Amino acid sequence: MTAAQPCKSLPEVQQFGSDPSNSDKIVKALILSGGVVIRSFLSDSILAVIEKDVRPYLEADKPWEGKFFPPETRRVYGLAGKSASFMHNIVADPLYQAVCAKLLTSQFKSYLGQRLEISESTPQLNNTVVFSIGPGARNQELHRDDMIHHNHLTAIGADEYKIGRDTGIGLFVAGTKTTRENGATRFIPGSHLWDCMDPPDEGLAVYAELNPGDAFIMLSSCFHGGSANMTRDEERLVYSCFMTKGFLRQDENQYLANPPERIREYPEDIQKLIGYKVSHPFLGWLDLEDPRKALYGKDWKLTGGDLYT
Ligand SMILES: O=C(O)CCC(=O)C(=O)O
Ligand SMILES: [Fe+2]
Repeated sequence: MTAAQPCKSLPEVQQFGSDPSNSDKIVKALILSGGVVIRSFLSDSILAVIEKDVRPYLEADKPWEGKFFPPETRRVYGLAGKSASFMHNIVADPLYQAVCAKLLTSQFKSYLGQRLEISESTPQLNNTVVFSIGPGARNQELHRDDMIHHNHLTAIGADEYKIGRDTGIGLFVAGTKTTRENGATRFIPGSHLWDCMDPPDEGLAVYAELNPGDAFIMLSSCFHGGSANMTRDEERLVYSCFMTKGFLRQDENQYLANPPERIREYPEDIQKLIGYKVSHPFLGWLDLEDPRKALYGKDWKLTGGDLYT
């Protein structure tokens, strides 16, 4: 990580290996700084498969006309329908999923008559995006991705952080070397602890400089953005996804973005991550059943039962 300028004491951005046993340490590090780097998250051979899957879509994409992205970016969305390797190796990565399970799982107690039901809602996919930033691109404005869920936050210290404060967790995997010069994602360490009415300060941003296959995990409440690509000929390629809480609306509409025939090809655990599951109690059912029913038609065996837990 390199800082934009020498600055106030920002919390350290810690680095870890990709072993799932690091999940507890990563959760602690995220609570302190909001972001961590994972070295050697994906191998070159897996990166090559994902790039082959998405390159035609990047080439077909057109410059963005609004303000949110510079026109030199190209993007691919709906990765569940486009790259099984992206889903298996990025979204479903055991370390990332363990971190999300710890920070985004919600439990809720509610009386049904005199019986206290305890319901658990597990995380689901929020979005999938590939970002290619070409030479000449300007800085994307610093922003917090949790704005989509109207996440009202007040300023706290890291020791006051309560699980549940964040509505999402992002994973950014470098497809090419990402540097300060070529547009690495920059973010403000510690900004997840700010009041949501505090504006960002570019002078506090640090750059997630990654080798191909390294990853950056970040809480959705951190100020961040894609950066200017000041090189003449380097593409900055990042594969990203976010997970969110199981009872919030997904950023990217997974049911419209991806053909059901492709979703049917995934194992049950990935179908559930994509959102084909009930968030307990009673959220997201189809005919009061598991929504995976929609993928299997006549072949679906009714699961029945109540949908509290
Ligand atoms: O391109 C990046 O590194 C980040 C993009 C981003 O934050 C966004 O589009 O919300
Ligand atoms: Fe963002």
